[in-house]
Amino acid sequence: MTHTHVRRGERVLPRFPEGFLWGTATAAYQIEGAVKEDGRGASIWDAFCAEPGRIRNGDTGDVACDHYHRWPEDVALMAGLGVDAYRFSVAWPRIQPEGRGPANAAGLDFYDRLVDALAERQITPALTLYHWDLPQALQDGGGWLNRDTAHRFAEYAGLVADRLGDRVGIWITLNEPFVHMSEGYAIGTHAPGETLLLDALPVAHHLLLGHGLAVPVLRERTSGQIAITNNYSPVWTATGAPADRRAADAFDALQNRLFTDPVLLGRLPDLAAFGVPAEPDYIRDGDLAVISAPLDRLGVNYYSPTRIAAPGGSGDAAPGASVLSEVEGHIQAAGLPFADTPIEGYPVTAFGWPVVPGGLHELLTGLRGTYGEALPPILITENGCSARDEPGTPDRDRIAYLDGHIRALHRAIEDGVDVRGYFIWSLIDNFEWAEGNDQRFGLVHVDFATQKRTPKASYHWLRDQLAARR
Ligand code: IFM
Repeated sequence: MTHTHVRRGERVLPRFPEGFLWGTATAAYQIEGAVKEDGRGASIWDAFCAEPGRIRNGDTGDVACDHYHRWPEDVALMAGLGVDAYRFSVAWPRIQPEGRGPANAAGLDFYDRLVDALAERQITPALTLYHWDLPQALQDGGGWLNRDTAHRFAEYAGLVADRLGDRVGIWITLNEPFVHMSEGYAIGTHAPGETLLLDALPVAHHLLLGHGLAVPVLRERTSGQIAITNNYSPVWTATGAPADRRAADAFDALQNRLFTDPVLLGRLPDLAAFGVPAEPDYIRDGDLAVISAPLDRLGVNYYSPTRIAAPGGSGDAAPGASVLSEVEGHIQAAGLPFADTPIEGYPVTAFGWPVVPGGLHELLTGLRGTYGEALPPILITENGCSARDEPGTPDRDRIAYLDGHIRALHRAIEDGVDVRGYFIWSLIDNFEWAEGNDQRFGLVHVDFATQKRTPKASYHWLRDQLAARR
């Protein structure tokens, strides 16, 4: 087929390597709803949303996009889009309502049906085991502060792989453990709402240990590819001043390296700026060998860069507009060795995040430079933007965002970075955690009152671009 599918005035995207996967992404708590059906247990997000003042407008994931009942319509939307793959997550409390013990068959049945429906449409399932919805029963025992949760996670991974290992092509253990640790346990803007500041760091280790323990369990039960997904942000220094550079290095270690060096290099990054010793007592002999089990893919989520200064140091440390700005007060309270500063001169998303497509190229070439041969092939497991979308109003900003980032990704591949797929966040508007239903990331608009799905202009744009490749 030729490029005639792409509408007049739209630029055709460059050609990607044969076999490159185009996909969309979602997560269980953000879309499924049905929180009390078929034996699902309570998760930390059910409890968190029930606390007054936690979520904008008092929204919850109780119904979300009602995907638990409307999944056939959502699979049809994916098929209409022409994607090769779909990244979704399994809700742990559907499989083990109490976080331990035998599988709840009805919970597995839901994902079994979904996976079969995807296969019928030639859509490769990319399954994330943990996208933040810990069974509340495990939280009652300390959650990820408790080392035992890592063992529970590996047990849960085995139950899912026993049922779906023959049909799921891509297995992602954890989604964005940095966000889960920092927002969930350090500053409390996400579930479980703990405000432990730097005392949350054992959570990072236990999440990584859970990942590492799950890898051989998955290897035994599936021939699919195994990955972890981290969120990365290229770090820009506010000025070239040494204090700002040191601050940027500290931030880079925390956000970009804490969850990657142990996995790919088998060691911790230098966290001395945070007062963390080289061998913290919560890391036991042999843990890093478990955590660094070889992977088939690295999942990379990218939204925007971060501009860092020394706290109060460079005279340019006003709170920024990045993902960190909302937590600036907490950062100062924690006495962290960096300050987030504004990135100016770029458009911003509805969230206020700067739109910097070149940051994706910078990130990918930077990962290759840092990890070299230790870097597995990459999947971009999330990229996308929120916008104030109304049905019938073309979401030109999202099209521009995606077009720019896909071109930056293409340049990175041309420059030698091995990237095998790109998943857009998100297929449908959904429950955006503390922001409730307010931030719309979907290619498809969802009217949360009626559950009506309306494809946006970006959906049609992507469909036409994908059709033009064939
Ligand atoms: O919605 C989230 C997703 O759950 C994890 N990555 C970032 C997205 C947008 O904030």
